[in-house]
Amino acid sequence: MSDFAFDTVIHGGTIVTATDTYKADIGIRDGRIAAVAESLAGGTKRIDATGRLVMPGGIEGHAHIAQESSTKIMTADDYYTGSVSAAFGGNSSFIPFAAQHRGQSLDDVVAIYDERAAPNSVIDYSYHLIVSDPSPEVLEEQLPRAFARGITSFKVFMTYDLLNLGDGGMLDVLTVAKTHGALTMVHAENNDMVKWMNKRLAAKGLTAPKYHAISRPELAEEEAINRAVTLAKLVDAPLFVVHVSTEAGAAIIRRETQAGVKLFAETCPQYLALTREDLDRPGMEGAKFMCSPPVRDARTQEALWRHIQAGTFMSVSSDHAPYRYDESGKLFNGADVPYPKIANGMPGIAMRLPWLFSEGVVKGRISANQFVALTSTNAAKVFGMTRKGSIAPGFDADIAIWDPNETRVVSLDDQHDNMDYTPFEGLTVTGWPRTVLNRGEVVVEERELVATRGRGRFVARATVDLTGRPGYRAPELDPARNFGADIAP
Ligand code: DUC
Ligand code: ZN
Ligand code: ZN
Repeated sequence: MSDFAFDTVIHGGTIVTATDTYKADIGIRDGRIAAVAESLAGGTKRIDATGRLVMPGGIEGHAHIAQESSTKIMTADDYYTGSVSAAFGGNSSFIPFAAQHRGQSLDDVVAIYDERAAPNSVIDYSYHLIVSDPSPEVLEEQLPRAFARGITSFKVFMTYDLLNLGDGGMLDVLTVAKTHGALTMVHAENNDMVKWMNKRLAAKGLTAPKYHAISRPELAEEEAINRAVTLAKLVDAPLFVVHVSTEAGAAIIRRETQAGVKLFAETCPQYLALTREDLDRPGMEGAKFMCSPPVRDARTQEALWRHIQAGTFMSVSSDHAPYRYDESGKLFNGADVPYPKIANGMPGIAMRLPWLFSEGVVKGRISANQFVALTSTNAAKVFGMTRKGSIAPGFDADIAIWDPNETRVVSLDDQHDNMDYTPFEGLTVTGWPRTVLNRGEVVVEERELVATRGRGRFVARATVDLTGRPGYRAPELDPARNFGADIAP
């Protein structure tokens, strides 16, 4: 191959994919990986990766960017700051949520998020819809239109009065998703259990931020995961359980996945790094650590790590939900309000990969290959980004070049987001991404932003890859066992 065949050559580094670790050079042409070989000459641009790890860029599968909550609080990050922060954190693409509020058409939702994302994102993006109003038009026309556009996944809620669909609504959306090969994602917490806890705590005047963690019991997640999986089994539809925070919840995922159910799940760094003690701070400070489901305890952290090691989770996502510690965010409803009036969520899109690398790979809990699977490759497969998530000829040149030895104390400056705090502040983290490419273009170079606003492209995604998940056939939906009733979706 002639020297001028490549636009860029990354040389001298150690490539890590979800399966292999080896020394090789990467030749990039027209945004794609054109060659991987022991040694490659040429390249208009040559990037020296000696001593570095060269990994697929992270795919952030769970982030809230330029999103109004159902109570009308806007996230601090828009598609510019959110994507910049993601890129500094080693990501080359992300899939934030595009949220439907009740009464809104999904066509309008997609148009609104296109306006927010296209002129601003510095990395490639797609959306998961949030469906809060499954009207007949949504189910029969708007969801199928979104799927056809390559928005092949959406989230629903089992909690929050303004969002939760009820079991019947869940069955309806699962049925539509199954029919079109799309993926339903679920926030699983029992709404009535949480509301009952809220009442009990309020009656005793226990309304400081730390009681948020008490108000959402582990049992509320366990019950709702069990119910969500059961509903999905009835219609044999694929289901993705987001932000699993409990040992019991993870155990259900493991058991049902092993039984062949079309089930996927993620956990998040905050459930491994933080505990409810972090909410126990003077005044309102604990609000910075409020997310739903809440962070738990050290025992749960150990259990979740074991599940990561055993392969229970498809991915570790940030659930970046940035609300500043001021009147635009956490204190939107006042400086001294009860916890139910404080926005749920915390930032973390820049810390997901460095934190997981440091605590996972450097500390010997997971291999670098598992790290790549959990942060990029699996998300690419499940969310249908078929040209991303690996390093091989033909794939998009979405690559993060890491210094595995660099040690830094985490600070807000490292986040490059629009936040005024990071819950990871002060932690010592070893292993940082230094340079990130997306479709062959350098986005971050040696920890300097070089990309232009709006260069990221929308990625039309394929439908979920269900290889190895035979599913579940309820006897009552099987014509061979239900007197021939043809009622299965
Ligand atoms: N769910 C999320 O996924 N993020 C923030 C809050 C919530 O309820
Ligand atoms: Zn959620
Ligand atoms: Zn979220």
